[in-house]
Amino acid sequence: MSKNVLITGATSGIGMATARLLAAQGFRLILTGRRAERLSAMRMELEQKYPINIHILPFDIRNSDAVKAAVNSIPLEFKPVDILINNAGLAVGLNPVQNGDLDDWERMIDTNIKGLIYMTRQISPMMIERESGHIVNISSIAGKETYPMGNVYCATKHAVQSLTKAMRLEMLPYGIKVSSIAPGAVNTEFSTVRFKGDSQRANEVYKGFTPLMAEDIAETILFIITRPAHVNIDDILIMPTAQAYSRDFNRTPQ
Ligand code: NDP
Ligand code: 8X3
Repeated sequence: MSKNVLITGATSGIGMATARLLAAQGFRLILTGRRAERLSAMRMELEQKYPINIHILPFDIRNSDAVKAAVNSIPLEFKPVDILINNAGLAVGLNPVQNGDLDDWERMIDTNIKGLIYMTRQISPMMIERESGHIVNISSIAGKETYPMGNVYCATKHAVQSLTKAMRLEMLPYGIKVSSIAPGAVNTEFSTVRFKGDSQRANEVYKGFTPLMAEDIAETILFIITRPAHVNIDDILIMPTAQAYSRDFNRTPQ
């Protein structure tokens, strides 16, 4: 029986690459994100290519009522959710705390922390009922180290690390797996979002070295969710070879 996997933030980057890889492996997928037209295009692409069914749920993860309604609307054939991949997230802005934009901070906290716990709150009871399931949280190197001007983004990803540990402890009696992955720089839409559409500034982030690709993280997710029942991968830190610390890169001079 193929498993049901719900991926948040499947309209781009890591979530999209994971959807493609898991579709090729025959998982039944529930894909979420705000951009409905991208979700429809993904469903069409993947259902044409592979003998699988995809369910799409466009909603804003910051809205707890929308999260609840979306989860309640999942059709029976896609239930129970066996694996939840809490991937949706973003950085907005790069400023010292004294110049920070309050709206940017709210967006990061509401998406990266509150969105992740809203989803987990709705999905985990289904797992507890069956004493089976797996929650995979996408953290970051920013969840393990803090860099100047990354203040609130780093704090949200430290929260993801802490929530992962809490979930691991709380799910332990039910045999539910909990994992986190902390990537270094991955070339996705992440920096374009952080710099509010300034693609030139976003491209600078990845200049002079080879960053991770979304597919590298998708492969890591596939590895984590296909371990035998007795194996839980608690936490993986995965970096580009040319990045050793948040801000330490081996860049070729341009
Ligand atoms: P992308 O910007 O390419 O993808 C982000 C995804 O999150 C999109 O699908 C977006 O969908 C979704 N998302 C954002 N806000 C919301 C929202 N309010 N409601 C629903 N979905 C939302 O970035 P990445 O793929 O790089 O990011 C994925 C995760 O990886 C994030 O948690 C990020 O913090 C983390 N990460 C990224 C790294 C990197 O260098 N790229 C490194 C380490 C961690 P939509 O806009 O359609 O709503
Ligand atoms: C994204 C990587 O280093 O920009 O989480 O915070 S970093």
